[in-house]
Amino acid sequence: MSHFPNGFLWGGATAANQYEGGWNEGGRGPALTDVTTGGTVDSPRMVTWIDKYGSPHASPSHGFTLPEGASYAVLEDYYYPNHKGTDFYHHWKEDIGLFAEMGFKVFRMSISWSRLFPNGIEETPNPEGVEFYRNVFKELKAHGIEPLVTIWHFDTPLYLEEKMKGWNNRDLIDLYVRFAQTCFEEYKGLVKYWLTFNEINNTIMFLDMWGHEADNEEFRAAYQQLHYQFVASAKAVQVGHAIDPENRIGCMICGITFYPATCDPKDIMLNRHQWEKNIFYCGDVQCKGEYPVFSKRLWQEHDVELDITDEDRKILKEGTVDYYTFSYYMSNTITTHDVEEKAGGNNVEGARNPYLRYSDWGWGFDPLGLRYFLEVINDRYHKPIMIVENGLGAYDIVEEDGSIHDPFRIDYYREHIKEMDQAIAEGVDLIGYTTWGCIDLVSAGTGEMRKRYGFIYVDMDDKGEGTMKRTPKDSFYWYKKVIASNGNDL
Ligand code: BGP
Repeated sequence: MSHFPNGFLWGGATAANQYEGGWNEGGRGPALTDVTTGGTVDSPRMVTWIDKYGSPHASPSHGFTLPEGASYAVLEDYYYPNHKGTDFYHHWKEDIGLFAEMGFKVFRMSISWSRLFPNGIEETPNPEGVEFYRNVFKELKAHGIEPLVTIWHFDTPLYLEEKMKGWNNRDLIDLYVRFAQTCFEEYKGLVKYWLTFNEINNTIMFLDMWGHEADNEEFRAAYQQLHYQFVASAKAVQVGHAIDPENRIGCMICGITFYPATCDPKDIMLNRHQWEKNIFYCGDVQCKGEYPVFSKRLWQEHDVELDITDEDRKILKEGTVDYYTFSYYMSNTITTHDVEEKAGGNNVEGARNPYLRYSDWGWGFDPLGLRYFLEVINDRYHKPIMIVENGLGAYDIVEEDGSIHDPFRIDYYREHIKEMDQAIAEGVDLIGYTTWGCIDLVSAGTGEMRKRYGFIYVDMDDKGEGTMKRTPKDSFYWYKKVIASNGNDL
C-alpha cells in the first residue's frame, strides 16, 4: 500500500510565459518573456539575442533585463516561441478536458501580469484578461480540479523592465501587490492555492552559471532585487489572507539537492554554503519571516548594503507563507577541485556524478535526491510541502500511426513517486505533486519545443510551426492509473 494520504493533490504544472500564447490578443501587453528566454547563454535564442544586443545582465525576471535600446518593435524580426506558447489561450477547454480525463485533482498555471495590467502601471485591470482567467478557473472547478496559481512566473510586463528597470526599482513592490490583490479579489472563491514568485532563488543561483564570474555589482543588484521581491511576496500574503482567510499562499523555490564531490572538508563546507545561499536564503525569509544569520556572510562577500527599512522587516515577519513548494529536476555535485567533466543544467553547473544517469540536456536523474530534499525541508520549516515541478525534458518520436511511446518518462516519474511515497512514510508532510509541463510547452531554458515534458504531445516544432494538435502519449494513460490508484499502481 502506498502512503499517499486521501485527498493528495495529484496534477500537472504549466506557466503562462511558456504555454498560454495569445500574446497580442485580448488587450494583453508585452512581457519580458515574450522577447527573451531565461536559461543558458548558449541556448539558440540567447545566441540570437546576444548577437544583436550584447550580453544580458542579471535580473530576477528569469535572468535577463532588456538591454538599453532594444524595444519590442524590433524584436518582431525574430521568432520568439514564448509569444505563442502552445496556445492554451485558444485550447483551454480542450486541454482542461484532457487534464480531467487523467484525473487531475490540481492544475498549476500562472496569470500573465501583462494580460491583466498591459504595462503594469494601470489603475484598473484589463477586463478581457480578467474574464479569460475566470472562465479557465470555472472550467477547472466544473471538472473538480483545484487551480494552483503562480502570480509571477518570470513575466514582468515589458514596460516595467524598459522604463522602470524592473525589480531594481522599489516601486515594483506596490505595482506587484496591486496585481496580486486584483487576482485575490477577482478569483475569490475560485482559487485557493497561490504561489507568489516562481523559483525566486534563481536570481542568486543564476549568477553562478553562464560561464562568467559575476562581479560584485551584479551580486549587489541581485540581492537587492530579491529583497524587493521578498517584501512584495510578504505583502501579497497579507493582502491575500485579508481578502479570503481560506487562501493558502506559498513560496516556490528552485530545488536542487547539492552534494560534495569529495570528502575534502573544503568541499563539505562549500556544499553547506551552497545550500545556504541557493536554497535556504530565500526559504528562510519566506517561511520564517527574517533573514538567516548566514546572510551577513553572504552580503559581506559582495559588499552588499541592502536597502532595507524597519517597515520592510515588519512586513517580512507578518507575511510568512502557508506552505513550501519547490521544483525538482536534478541534484548537483560540487567541488573546490578541478573537474574533468562538467554536468550541464538550467541553473548551475557542477561536476558529473558517476552514480547518476543524465538526460539529453545533461540533467542528472536522481530520485533519491528528491527524497533528500523533502526531508531537509520538512525538518527545517515544519510546513506542508508541495512539489510543483518535476519532470524529464526529452525528445519524443511520433510513430507512423500517430502514437507516442515514452517509457523513459514513465520510468522517471515512477522512480520519483516511489521516493515521495517513502518520504511521506517517514513523516514528510507532502500534500501535492504537479509534474512540469504536463502538456508540451516551450522550454524556459532553451526556447525549444523539442525538449518535451508532457503527457500530452503538441504538434509544434522549434520554429513554432505545426497544427497544435494534442495527442496523449503512453505516459498519459500511465499517470491516469497512478492518480486513480492514489499512487499504488506505478
Ligand atoms: C524551471 C521553470 C519552468 C520550466 C522548468 C524546466 O526552471 O520554473 O518554467 O521551464 O524549469 O526547464 P526547461 O524549460 O529549461 O527545461
